[in-house]
Amino acid sequence: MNQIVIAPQWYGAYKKGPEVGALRLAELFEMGGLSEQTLISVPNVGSGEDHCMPFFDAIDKVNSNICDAVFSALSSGNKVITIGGDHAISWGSISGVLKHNPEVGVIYLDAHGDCNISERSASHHIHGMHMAYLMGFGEDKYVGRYTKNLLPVENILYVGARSLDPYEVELIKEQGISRITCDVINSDMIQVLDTISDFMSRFKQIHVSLDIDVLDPSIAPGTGVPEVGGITEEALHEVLDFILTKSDQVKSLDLVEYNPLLDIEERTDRVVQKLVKTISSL
Ligand SMILES: [Mn+2]
Repeated sequence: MNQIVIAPQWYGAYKKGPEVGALRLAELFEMGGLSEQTLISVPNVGSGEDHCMPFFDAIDKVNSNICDAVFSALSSGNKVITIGGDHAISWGSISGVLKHNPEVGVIYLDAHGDCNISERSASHHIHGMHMAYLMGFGEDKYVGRYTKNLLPVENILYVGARSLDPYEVELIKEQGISRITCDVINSDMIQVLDTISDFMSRFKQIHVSLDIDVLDPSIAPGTGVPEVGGITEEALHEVLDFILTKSDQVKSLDLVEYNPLLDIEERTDRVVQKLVKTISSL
């Protein structure tokens, strides 16, 4: 059975709209027959005093609850889809997965690395940081926040990342984290699927984290931090079909950063309708 965890949070993006996207996605999953849904309560707060980690207390509470919900779904033998909201909700979802099985492989489809740290981030938006803390980099306060099981750098495959901050470039290079670029995705799908297949063969369990900004903004403009040079919708579906149908390894998935307030002519809404259909078959 598939369980849906809905996290209508926008604090990590520092821009309203992802919470509207979360409820729209929940509605689409429900229309597709996935009605086993848990709504995570998101507190209504101001940004508080900590300008280096704005809204941290609210995000922390949300992630702690997401971690519990994902851990409990997986422990009951179910698959779980966590819907954002902004991508900071993956701090909670991936923590829940790691708590259940520390030997999971994470395929991270995103225009960004989301592995900056508070001290080095120019924007201080938390949706760009959680991967660093999950891996074990940055301040002790944030590392191992929801589970002591950290995500080994070799258990990550970035797909479509094309906009990286200086700290992220250093980290990915120094740690040798695997990455498939958009150029390769848009030109050599066989190589892409080979790389994904090799990566997946190393794990019994896979988590997929899908930020819709991995798509080119001409296809999916309704997202908070669009980056030109993204992948096509066909390429994304080819990759997802391969990952989801190749085996039964994928037990959990995040779908994040749909912002209907920024959409143009409902283009992104049509894209997410198709994605929900594909993902529902998980
Ligand atoms: Mn992103």
